[in-house]
Amino acid sequence: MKHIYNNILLSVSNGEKLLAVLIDPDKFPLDNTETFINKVNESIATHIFVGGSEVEKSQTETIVSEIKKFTQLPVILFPGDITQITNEADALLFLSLISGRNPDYLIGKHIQSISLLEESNLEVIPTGYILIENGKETAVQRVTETMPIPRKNVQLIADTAKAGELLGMKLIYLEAGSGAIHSVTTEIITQVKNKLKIPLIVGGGIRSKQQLVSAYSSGADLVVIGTAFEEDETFFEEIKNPFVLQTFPQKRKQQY
Ligand code: 1GP
Repeated sequence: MKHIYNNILLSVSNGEKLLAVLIDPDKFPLDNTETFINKVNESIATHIFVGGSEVEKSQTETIVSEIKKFTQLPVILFPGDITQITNEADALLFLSLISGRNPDYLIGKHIQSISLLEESNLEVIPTGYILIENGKETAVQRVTETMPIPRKNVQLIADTAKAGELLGMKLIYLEAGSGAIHSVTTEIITQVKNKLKIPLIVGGGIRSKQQLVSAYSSGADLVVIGTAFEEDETFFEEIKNPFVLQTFPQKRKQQY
């Protein structure tokens, strides 16, 4: 049964907030997997995302199978490229970079991935991916050769998100980029959330409890954090219950 997306919908309808820990195979030391994943298991995280803009072939598969040894949390691919597709994961965000105008990242790579996806058991979740300017050039911008939407152009960001929804996408991901100087503003999150009926993911540059709470309060259903955990694993402690529990009803950990 593929029910990761349905469980996200259920959480949203119950007002429960979700947190994904992002693991970039390019930066993650494989021999630290057990220790790191144990911390993820004990934290408020509900999902593990795996992916990056520049990852060597087969590195993703190795890391995902190692992660799966130590957790029951759903492992979702957040791929920068077709080479990051592996059947070891539970699901795949089928990302279309709708903020950009590079046909490869809007539809081209998707077509190339079909034979791989047809052979896999992955739950494929169509996701509108929107890159927002954050104060510096990001890896996504460099690799996809697209421009982010200026953070001041809230209307364009909200309209892009709505267009993604009307095209049939099941999630919208507002991305400031890994290690962003400025995370996605609360104004952007609020305006986008007001337009959408589908769940909203927000990530990039979130490094404090306060930023996490602000993103949730503004309407993010699922927040993605990578760099803050990579750089300092004590961040798991900082965001431990009961802080989120006091603020929001928290999704209990699900067995998939
Ligand atoms: C990047 O949104 C994710 O694609 C997470 O960003 O690494 O800055 O947390 P950070």
